[in-house]
Amino acid sequence: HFAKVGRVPGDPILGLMDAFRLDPNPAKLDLGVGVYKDARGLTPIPHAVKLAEQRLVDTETTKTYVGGHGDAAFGRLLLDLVLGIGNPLEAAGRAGATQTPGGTGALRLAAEFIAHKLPGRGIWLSNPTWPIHETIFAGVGLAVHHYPYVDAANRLDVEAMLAALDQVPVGDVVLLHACCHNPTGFDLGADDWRRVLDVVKRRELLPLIDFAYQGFGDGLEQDAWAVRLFAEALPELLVTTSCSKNFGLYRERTGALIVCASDSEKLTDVRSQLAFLARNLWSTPPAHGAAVVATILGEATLKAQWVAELEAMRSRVAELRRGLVDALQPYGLAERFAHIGEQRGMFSYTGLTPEQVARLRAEFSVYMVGTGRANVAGLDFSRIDDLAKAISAVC
Ligand code: PLP
Ligand code: TYF
Repeated sequence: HFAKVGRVPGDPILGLMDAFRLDPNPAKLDLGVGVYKDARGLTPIPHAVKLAEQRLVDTETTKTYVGGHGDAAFGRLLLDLVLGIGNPLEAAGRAGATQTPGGTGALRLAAEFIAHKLPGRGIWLSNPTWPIHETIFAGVGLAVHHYPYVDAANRLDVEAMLAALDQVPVGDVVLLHACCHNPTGFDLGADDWRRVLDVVKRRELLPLIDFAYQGFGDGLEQDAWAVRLFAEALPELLVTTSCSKNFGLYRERTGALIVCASDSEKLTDVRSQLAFLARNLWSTPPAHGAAVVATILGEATLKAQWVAELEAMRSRVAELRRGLVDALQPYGLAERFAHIGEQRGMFSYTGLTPEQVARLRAEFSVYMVGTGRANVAGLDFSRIDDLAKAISAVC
């Protein structure tokens, strides 16, 4: 039966984790996989999460299945977090959240919904985007297309993006990164977002906004600005959210697909389809991570603690960005790498070539993705000068 089954390579980003682990150099530096790290190089569990987990251990009474849309309290609180407390969509019954195994599960569910229920629509991804976007949408049989995002000089190219979107067939789906674009770190400004919204309206496109890093860009509320702009301006919208990074819940697989529909009846139609599709994928979602999030967001003290912890993570990465640009100054490279200070979130498209990335790894045990993507969160203030020196050596 299996004679003709070949082998595919593993995920190159996750593969970097293994290569890093095996590297005996004590001065090694992991700027590969996109997880937050603290000053000790650890990916911490937030205190708010630990407290919520303790509370759950003490109070949880059952492990029976949750419903197809997951934990209802989680869904409501997540809608508040993403769309804003008191937003008119929730009040009108026009928005709902379906709990999924992580942001990846939300993307997969959205992909299934588009493939099965919106036949004939293509999907448009930024070039470049998170590699898993490519395989998820291709994997359900959708036609995957690309719109330009960065130019050859490694700058955000909004004009090229808008020109391409203006040619997209009416009704197609366009995937946008809400903030902290993966892999580039280049985010759209407010005017850019308004212009994208104009094209979306003109071409009657369906936006699917991937929101995996709320709180890592400019702040929890600020990062949701574009999602809320689109949710208020459009009758229909898909948003995939993840609690992996901002709650530090990576392996608990916690996320949601948020749907905004034109009215509550239509929302109920769409949600019935999502529950059906999810049933064939994972039946019902895992409970623990969502229960943790609901516990935190549902209680003012815990929420305040989490907000503070998230803000500490966010500002640490922002300071690391500025620190790296400053440290490149003595090498005459501050201007060339000024974009590192302007990008948002964990990732930076550094502009380093695959050859330079390979040299950084071979000569300095600095690990980053071959495209020149660095996870700035993997850096530490004590290592900034080492990294600047290594970069200058390969430039
Ligand atoms: N979308 C983007 C852009 C991501 O970078 C990630 C990953 O980490 C995800 C979605 C999925 O996140 P999760 O780990 O919650 O599945
Ligand atoms: O881009 C990253 O590094 C993160 C983490 O298959 C990740 O989004 C990478 C690859 C993968 C799952 C998560």
